[in-house]
Amino acid sequence: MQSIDLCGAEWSARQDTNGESFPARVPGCVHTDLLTAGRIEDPFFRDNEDRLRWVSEADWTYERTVNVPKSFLDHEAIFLRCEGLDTLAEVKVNGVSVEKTDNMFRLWELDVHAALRPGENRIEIHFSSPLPFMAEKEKIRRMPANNGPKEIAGRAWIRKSPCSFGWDWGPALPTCGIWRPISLVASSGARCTHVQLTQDHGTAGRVGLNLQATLAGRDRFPVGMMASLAFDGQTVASMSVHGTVGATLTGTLDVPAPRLWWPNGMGEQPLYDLSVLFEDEKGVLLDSKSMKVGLRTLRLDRHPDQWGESFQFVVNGIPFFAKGANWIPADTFPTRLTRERYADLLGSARAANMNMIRLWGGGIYEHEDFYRLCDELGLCIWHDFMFACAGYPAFDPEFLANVRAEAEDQVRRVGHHPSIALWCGNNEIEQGWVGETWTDATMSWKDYDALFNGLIPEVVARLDPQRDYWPCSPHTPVGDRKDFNNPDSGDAHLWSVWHGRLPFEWYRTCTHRFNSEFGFQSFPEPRTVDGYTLPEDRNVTSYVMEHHQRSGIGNTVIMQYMLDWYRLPNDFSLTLHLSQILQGMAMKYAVEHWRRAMPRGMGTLYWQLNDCWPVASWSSIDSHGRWKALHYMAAHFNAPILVSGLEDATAGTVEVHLTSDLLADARGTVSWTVTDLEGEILDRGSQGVSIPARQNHRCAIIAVKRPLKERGPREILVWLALAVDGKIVSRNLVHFARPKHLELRHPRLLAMVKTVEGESREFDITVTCKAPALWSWLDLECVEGRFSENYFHVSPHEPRTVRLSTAHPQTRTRIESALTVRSLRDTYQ
Ligand code: BMA
Repeated sequence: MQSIDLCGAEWSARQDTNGESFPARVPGCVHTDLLTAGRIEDPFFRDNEDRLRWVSEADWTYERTVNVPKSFLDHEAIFLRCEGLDTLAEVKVNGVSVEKTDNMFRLWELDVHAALRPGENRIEIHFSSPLPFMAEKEKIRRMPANNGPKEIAGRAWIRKSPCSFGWDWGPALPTCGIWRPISLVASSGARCTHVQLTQDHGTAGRVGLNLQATLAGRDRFPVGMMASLAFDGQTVASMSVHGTVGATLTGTLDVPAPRLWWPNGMGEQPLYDLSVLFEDEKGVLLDSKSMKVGLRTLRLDRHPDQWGESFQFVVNGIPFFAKGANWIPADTFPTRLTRERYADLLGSARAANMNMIRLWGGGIYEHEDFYRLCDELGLCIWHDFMFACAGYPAFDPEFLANVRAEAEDQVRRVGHHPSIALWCGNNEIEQGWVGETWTDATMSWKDYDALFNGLIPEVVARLDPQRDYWPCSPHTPVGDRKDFNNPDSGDAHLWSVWHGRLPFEWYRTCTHRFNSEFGFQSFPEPRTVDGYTLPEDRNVTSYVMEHHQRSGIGNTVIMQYMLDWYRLPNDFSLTLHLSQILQGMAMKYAVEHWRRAMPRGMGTLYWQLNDCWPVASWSSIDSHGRWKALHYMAAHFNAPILVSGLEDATAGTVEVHLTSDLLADARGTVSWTVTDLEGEILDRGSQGVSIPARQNHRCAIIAVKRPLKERGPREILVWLALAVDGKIVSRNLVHFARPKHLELRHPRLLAMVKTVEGESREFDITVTCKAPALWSWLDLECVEGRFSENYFHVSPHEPRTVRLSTAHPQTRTRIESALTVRSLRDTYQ
C-alpha cells in the first residue's frame, strides 16, 4: 500500500460568490483560515460572533494540486481517503465529481482511480452552507431542539457537531472545511480495513489478545497476517495466520505475565505496542497497522442490590468510584487544538485526581490525541455517541443508514483504546425529547428505540463486543422510562441546584447511583475576561458580558446564590473571583456528599471540565487552560483519601468521615482544631484511625456544643486534617454559618517567595496569616503559572507552602512583584 499525504499548507480556499482565494490549512476550517488571512476579526472578541454569521451562510471551496506518479496509478485500487469532511461537501478530482458527503463523523474512502492521471491533478472540495439545508428540512418537519438562546434551529437534521450551532456555553459559529487528515491511498491485492481486539483474562497470569482483521481488495486474494506485541521494545508475544480477502483473519497473542492497565490512582498505565503486518504469498508487505494496547477488563457492573440496581465500573475485577468531569470540544474550532493543549487539559484532569472523563454527546468524536492521552493518563472514557438534547429524524431510513456508517467508522477508529469504559447512545434525549408519538416537541419512542436501543447497540455488539452500552445519559433501566433520574438505579443528571435554583443543601438529599452531570457556573478570571472585553464592558450585566453567558438565566443565578452564601463583592474583578469560590464550594458540597455515600453511589462527573471559548460557564478550567477555583478544589475533594466533616449545629457535633479509594487498607491520624475567628484555639484533639480500602466510614464525632453555645455558630471553625505516615493527605474546614455571616477578621496575609534550587520555573510560596484566612488565593499579574494548591484556608497556627510552576522562566524578584495573596475578606472589605 502506498499513500500520498494531502495535509498541509498547499491548499487555498475561496468563497464561491467572490472567487478571491486565500491560503488554507488542512486539517483546518474556514473560520481559522479567514482569521489567519486577516479577513475576519477574532470571533471570540466582544460580540464579533454576531457579525460573522455570513461565514456560516456562505459556500466555500478548498482546492490544491497534487503530483501523482505513474507508478502510483498502477495499483489496483486508488482512494481519496477523507478522515473528516465538515460537512455538506462535493469532492471533485480534475473537475469530475466523485462524491457528495453529508456527515462530518464519517470516514470517506472515495474511489478516484478513473479520475486521476499521471502528473498534476486538481482536488477540489466544495462545502455548501449547512444553514439552508437545515432550514429546508425544518419546513418538512420541525425537529425539537433548544439549548441556549442563540441556537440555530434544525441541527438534528445534519450529522455535524451539535454544539457548533450554539449551546448554553458555546457560540453559534458552525464552520466548514477538511477537518481531519486527507490522503491518496493506493493498494493492490489487499489492504486491511480494521483490526478488532478482544481480550481474554480467564487464565491467571496470562492474557489472550484476540485479533480479528478485516480485509478489502481482490476477492479471495491470499494474505498472511503477522502480529507481534512488544513492551518497552521487547517482543512478548507473536503469531501468524493465513487467509484470504473476504474471510476474517483471526489469531491470538498469548501474553505471559501481563502488566495490567489501571485507571489513575489504582495503578500504572502500561501500554504495549501491537504491530500487525499483512503480506502476500511472496512475502511482499501489503499493509500494516500499529496501535498501543492496554491489558485490562473494564465493565459496567449492574446487578440487583439492596437499594435497587448497582451502577459501578469494575476494572480488573475491582469496583471503583468514578471521579471526573464532562468534556466538551476544547475549542469552537477544534482543528487548531494541538497535542499540547489536549495534554494540558487532560493532565489537569489527572492532577485533580480524576479517573474518568465523559466525552459528551453534543460535541465531536475526539481527535486521536485525546484517546491516547486518556490511555496514558489513566482517564477512563464514558463515550457518548454524538446525539444531544433533540429529537432526531430516526423515521428517515437515509438518516439511519448514515448514522449506522458513522457509528461503525467511529467504533472501528477508536475501539482499541483501553481507556474507553462505556459507549453511551446519547445525552439527555430520554429527558423530555421523546413522547408517545411524534410532535413538534418530541420524537416518538418507536423511532427513539430504533436508533438508540436497536441500531447503535447492534454496531457496538458487532464491532466492540467487550464494551458495555448504555442507551442514554441519564437513563433508568427499570420501571417507567420517563423516570430518567431514579435514585435507585441508572445514572442521573442532577440539576435542581442551578437550573432548579434549589439551595446547595439539596445535594445532601440525593442518593443516586452515579451522578454523570451536575454543575454550577462561574465567570472566568479577570485576565481571561480582559481578553474579550473593553474596559467599558467590565460589569457583569454589560451587553458583552451577557453575550459571553449562554445560559439564559446564567448571571442572575450566579448572583442569586452568591448573595445567599457570600457578601456582595466590592468590584467587578472580585465578583469574578468570588463566583469561582462559590462554584467550587457548590461542587465540593456535592462531591463530598456523594463520596461519603459510596458504595451506594459510585461516581461523580461534574459538568464541565473545559470551555470552547471565553465565557461564563460550568467549567473548572477556562478556555485559556487557566484553572478556576473549582479545579484547585477538585484536587482536594477527589483526593484518594478524603477527610470531610458533617456539621450539625443543633446537636453541636461534627461527624468526621474518611473516604478511601485506595486498594489497600491504611492507617492514619485524624486531627481537629476548633478555633474562633480570631484564630484562638478553643479545643483540639486527634485520634489514630484505620482507613479501610474502597470505603467510606465515620471515624469520629467531635463535640462542639460548648464553643457553639459560648461563641455562637458564626464564630466557630473546625479545622480537620488527616495524616498518613506523618504527611497530611487531606484537609477540610467545617463552619456552622454561611460565610457571609462570619465576622472575619483582617487576616494580614503574607506570601514569601523562595526559588526552588536549580529551577527557573518553580518557586515555593509560604503563606502566613494572623487570623483565619478563608479561601485564600494567590494571583499573578502578567505571569502565567499554576500553583500546587490555591483557594485554600490558612490558619494562623500553620503556615502553608505551595509550589508555583510558571509557564516561562522567571526570577524571584519578578514573582514577588507579580504576586498577590487575598482571601474572602478582601472581596468585601
Ligand atoms: C446538561 C448538558 C448540556 C448543558 C448543561 C448545562 O445537562 O448535557 O446540555 O450544557 O446541562 O445546562
